[in-house]
Amino acid sequence: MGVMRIGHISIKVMDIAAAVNHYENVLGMKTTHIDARGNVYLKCWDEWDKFSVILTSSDRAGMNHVAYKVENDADLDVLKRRVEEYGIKTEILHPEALPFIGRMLTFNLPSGHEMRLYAKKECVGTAVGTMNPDPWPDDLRGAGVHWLDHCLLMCEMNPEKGINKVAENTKFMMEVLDFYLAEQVVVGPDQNIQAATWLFRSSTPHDIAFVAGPRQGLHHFAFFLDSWHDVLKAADIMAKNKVRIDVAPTRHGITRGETIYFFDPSGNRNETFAGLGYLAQPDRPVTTWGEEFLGRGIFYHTGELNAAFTDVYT
Ligand code: M3P
Ligand code: FE
Repeated sequence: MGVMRIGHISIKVMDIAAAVNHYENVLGMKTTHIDARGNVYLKCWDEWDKFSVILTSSDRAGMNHVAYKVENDADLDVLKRRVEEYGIKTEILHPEALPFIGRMLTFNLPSGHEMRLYAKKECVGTAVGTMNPDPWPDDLRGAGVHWLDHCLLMCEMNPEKGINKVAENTKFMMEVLDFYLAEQVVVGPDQNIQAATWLFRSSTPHDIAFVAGPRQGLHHFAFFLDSWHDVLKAADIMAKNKVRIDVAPTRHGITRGETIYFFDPSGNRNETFAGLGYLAQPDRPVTTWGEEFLGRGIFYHTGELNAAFTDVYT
């Protein structure tokens, strides 16, 4: 019952052909559909549903919406009522709103980001199938990412004005969508202001994260890789393709993930993320990072944050 995992992210790109080249040849996704408006739908080899990324043409980068898959169609009615009782307006989008997908419940998070929930999407199977499968397919391209893993949304925080959308989103996700808190960064003299949170519904350390910033936006969306070696190889592929790398391979203290950050040709930040870190469970005690350990939490080795990483987002 309820949300299972991240299902897809719809993003804006300025040059569709350049974006398709990036998501296909650098990340290793495959185009599964192009709609009448020219929007491109792609999936990763280890995903079974029809798409996990939608590219739409725009004059700027950024996110249109992020969608999470719920287990049963009836969950949409239950969650619609709960979201509305919480005081947030919702709408049910009919199946024609996006191809290959059933009805979607749409609403804005307290931060203003559009979130959608859906129960049905056409299942096309993974690239290795379900009968005596090989561990990976023969025609892997680029980094060969397994699946869309999580997204990190930047949320407005302005303590002078009493605005903290990280805390508001976190409360909403936990109380209404039954997400669990894995980790948090707390700041302020009493170390009680949530400046960043990592939440899950699956058994991985996060399916969504929120970080405080001056305005709302998309910080990054991440794709899963098996191992540290795959992360290193992904960086080689990025170098070969002259992809703009933001942060070269390193480890997060928070979630223990092994990571690279880089940009698609429009400037949307991507991450390749390896290591399941730990088994996230509802009863796992929440990990808390104090303000002075923020750098270590984000980049465990250097312990240093750089402004380009925290201040640049779409
Ligand atoms: C991650 C992660 C920021 C922290 C990022 C952490 C943007 O991306 O996957 O744990 O401060
Ligand atoms: Fe991440």
